[in-house]
Amino acid sequence: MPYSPVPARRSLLKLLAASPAVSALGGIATAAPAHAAAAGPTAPGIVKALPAEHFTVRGTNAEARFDAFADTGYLTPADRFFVRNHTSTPVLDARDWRLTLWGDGLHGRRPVHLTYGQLRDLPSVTRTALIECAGNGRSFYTGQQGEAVSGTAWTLGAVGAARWRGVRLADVLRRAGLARDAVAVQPRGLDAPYVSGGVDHGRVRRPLPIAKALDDVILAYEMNGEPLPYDHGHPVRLVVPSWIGIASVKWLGDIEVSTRPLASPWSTDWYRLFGEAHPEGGSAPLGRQVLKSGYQLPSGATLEAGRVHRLTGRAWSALAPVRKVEVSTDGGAHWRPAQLHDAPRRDGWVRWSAPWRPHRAGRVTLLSRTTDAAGNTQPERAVHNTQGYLFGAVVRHPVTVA
Ligand SMILES: Nc1nc2c(c(=O)[nH]1)N[C@H]1C(S)=C(S)[C@@H](COP(=O)(O)O)O[C@H]1N2
Ligand SMILES: [Mo]
Repeated sequence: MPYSPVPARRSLLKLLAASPAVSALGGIATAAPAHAAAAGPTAPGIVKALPAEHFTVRGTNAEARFDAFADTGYLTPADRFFVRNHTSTPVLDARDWRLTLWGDGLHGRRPVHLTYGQLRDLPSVTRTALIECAGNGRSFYTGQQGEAVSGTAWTLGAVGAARWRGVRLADVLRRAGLARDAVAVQPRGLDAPYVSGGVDHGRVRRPLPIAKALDDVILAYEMNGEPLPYDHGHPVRLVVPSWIGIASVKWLGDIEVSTRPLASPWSTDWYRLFGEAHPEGGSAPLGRQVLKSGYQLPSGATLEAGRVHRLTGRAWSALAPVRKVEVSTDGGAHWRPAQLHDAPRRDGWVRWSAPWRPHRAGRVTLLSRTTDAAGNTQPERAVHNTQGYLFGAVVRHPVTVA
């Protein structure tokens, strides 16, 4: 176990009072308050330390500082990885954990249980994948396009890359007796029910079509070679490569398997596109993420005139491997290719760099633009949607040359 926090009695009582079902499920010690000894800001319900040089706290969430990724390698260390919590991190003990699979999409139609030990005994796979919130970049709808959106005002730091180890969901489903006519699964978390605007929406859950479930989804118990940290889903989370972050349910408790399509507020009310440019009643539930890029430089950074700077950044696409990255150091008038430092691959990002020698003092806007192997390019504007999802447009990065 990465930490051994002392259960806070008050939050334990509060949690039990709020959700009587929790004690029956077992294994929930407490929704721990933020790390007591941590220096710097804390977020309610996040266990790990959130030093200001690495995180910006946004409500119950913590955004990683994208500019500070400059000193990370390809993988995002767990202590630098963004946290998106609908409620708060439950501190679960792997020894008490078990997964329940249930629903009419299983042969026996009787629930099947799997302990942590049994999961660990199944063949494992290891793969690198990004997890990125559907709302990553949301603040640019307002900041660049002047459009109103609801939700957490992320800049570009609601994304990270990690090496996940676990068991293929396909293996677990087949072992549980997947019926031929199953069409959907719905994983659900063990964190407290999500209450918003006085409405109890139940525990975080979202349907996944069977084709994706059987493709590349894993039940992960390791992140970058260590047991999953509490905030990232300890002891077991789903990792759904290339899909929006909400699909990767943390603190996995049960999976419904169904012969009929499933729904939850996370597929009907949220994580769809609503607004003028979209169908009445919203788009289909979102699946894949889009493409993005950004500079590993603070917004408004000051750069010295007359010398060569090595501008660095990252670029990624959930649609296909990155093919090229272009940069502009004059507000978009001229573009030139950046150098790529990683082999482009699906479900990953590439680090890039471009030298720049600014001549005159003044304010300049830096831009970067990803093009992927399927021919997708970051547009100048993203199509507005009321909840600000999937911002894929070129981000304008202001700097000052002095
Ligand atoms: N059980 C549960 N799973 C969850 C969430 C949550 O609040 N509860 N948040 C989701 C969202 S919106 C995102 S973007 C990712 C974030 O994963 P991370 O916190 O490990 O970065 O987890 C997803 N899985
Ligand atoms: Mo998210």
